[in-house]
Amino acid sequence: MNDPIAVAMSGQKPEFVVGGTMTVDVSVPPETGNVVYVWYLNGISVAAGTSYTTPTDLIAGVYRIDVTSFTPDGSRAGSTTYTFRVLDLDQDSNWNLVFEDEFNGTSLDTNKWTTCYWWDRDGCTNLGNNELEWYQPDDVLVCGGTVKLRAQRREITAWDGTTYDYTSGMITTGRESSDKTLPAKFLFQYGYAEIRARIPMGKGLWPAFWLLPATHISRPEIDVMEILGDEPNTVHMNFHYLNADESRGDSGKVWAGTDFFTGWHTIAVDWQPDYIIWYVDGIERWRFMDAARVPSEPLYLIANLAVGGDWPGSPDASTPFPSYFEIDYIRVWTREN
Ligand SMILES: [Ca+2]
Repeated sequence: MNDPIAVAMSGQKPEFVVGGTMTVDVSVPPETGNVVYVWYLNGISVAAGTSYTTPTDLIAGVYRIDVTSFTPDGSRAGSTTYTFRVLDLDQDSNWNLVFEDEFNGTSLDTNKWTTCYWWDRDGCTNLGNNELEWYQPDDVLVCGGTVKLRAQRREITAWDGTTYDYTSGMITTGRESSDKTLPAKFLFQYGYAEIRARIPMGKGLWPAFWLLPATHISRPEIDVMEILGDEPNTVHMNFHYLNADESRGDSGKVWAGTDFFTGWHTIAVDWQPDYIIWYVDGIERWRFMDAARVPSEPLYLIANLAVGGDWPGSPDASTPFPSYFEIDYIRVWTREN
């Protein structure tokens, strides 16, 4: 009769980034039914019930949730505890900021970025997706603390004579030439890559932030975010890889729940040797845990505003032009241990 009631937790995360939250549920054996749970955070009572969501304004630090259960007559019946960390990557000495662009100048920093895929210069597209834009350097605008990737309805003839109906902007840290002896402008292997951005709305617009390998091979590809302009509340998180036998594998998750058009949002991946975790506004939304398939080679950054293509379909009469994929910053941290 005096045996403590076993309290079990679920939903814990070992750590998350400032602004994120964690919801923990507790349960007790069914036969002990009518039990009250009291939650403590950092030793301070914060709530009672079977579920608790941490506040979004937790500052960086180490926290502990203690859960205590009481029987209906008020006696202490069981307890459990969980420790977790809230990370501020700027403040945490285990993380080093290895790349950042706050876009504070009046022109693109060409030490960090180029405005085309490596296979073309002065203009490019991604024919693999049958996209409709021809990327142009003059559609990459830096002012007011942000970079704007601008999509326009503008007819242009590419160097090979092909005519495109749209131009748009992209930035990448990949090599700036098809000359494979040239290095990429920035590569990293494992780390936390984050973009703060707001996206345009409209059919056929396809803003993306993604990672590609330093080799000229198209995989592995980590898609931190892809959003279709006619579904501005939905972010697509994808990972495309090659299996050991060279066959292709694709994994992904769709998350809907916030309006990426009207406000600023941060979207990030934490890419580590054993996993990739996707964060939206600091909250984990997906994780890929197949360690054998997690990339173990250097990747570079791409942010672009594609127009049309097999997936989004073509713009229609309601699609506004020009449209802008506006980026406040792109940052990459690597973890020391
Ligand atoms: Ca900025």
